[in-house]
Amino acid sequence: MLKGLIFDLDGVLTDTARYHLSAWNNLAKELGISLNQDQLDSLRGISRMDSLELILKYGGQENKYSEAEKEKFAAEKNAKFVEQVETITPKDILPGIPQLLKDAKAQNLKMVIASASKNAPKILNRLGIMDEFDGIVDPATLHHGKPDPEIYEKAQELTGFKADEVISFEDAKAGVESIKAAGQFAVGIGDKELLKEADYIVPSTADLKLSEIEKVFEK
Ligand code: B16
Ligand code: MG
Repeated sequence: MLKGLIFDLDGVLTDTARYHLSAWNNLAKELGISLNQDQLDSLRGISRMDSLELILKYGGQENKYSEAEKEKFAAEKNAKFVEQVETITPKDILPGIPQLLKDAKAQNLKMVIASASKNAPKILNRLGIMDEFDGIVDPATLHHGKPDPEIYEKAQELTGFKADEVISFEDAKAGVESIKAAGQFAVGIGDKELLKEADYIVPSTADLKLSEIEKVFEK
């Protein structure tokens, strides 16, 4: 029986990816690295330091900088990102999400956030939906990023339910892999081919309908 929902943030509840990607692109340019669209897309859902490591690898600079220098670059990127976050308003909640949250509340489902973003509380506050959720996984406590199951396992612990009692929502390939490795039902939002491991796939958040998802979940 369905008892809880677990949500990724960026790409599911709101689209902060454009801010992440433009801040990374700026930093990469400063480091003399030019990223193509596929390389930029590969950063979706990936933690801050893992994203930086990937960018340095794409630029053939993986052994060039000390840990302290890398921390400085990541802090620089984050400062740019946070500037953009300050412009977020409730209008930036993705279509279909307000109704989904309403339907979940009507069924008394517990709701928890499984975002790799250390800025998640700030973003949820700007969106005005912080109080809708019963818990947020603190990404600072994680040892492994998505696609490792750790974040979805921790989110499930926060719900207090079993793996087969929750549905988890993701837009990133690494995220869907993380959900499946945690043994949960995955809803993928985005490209069918890319997210093919998911149990239920929709092209956009506007297509999410809890009653329809539940029909497949209960099968
Ligand atoms: P921060 P999600 C992820 O959010 C983003 O998709 C990814 O681009 C970002 O690098 C990561 O959070 C870490 O974010 O730098 O704010 O800690 O999709 O897991 O909600
Ligand atoms: Mg995401």
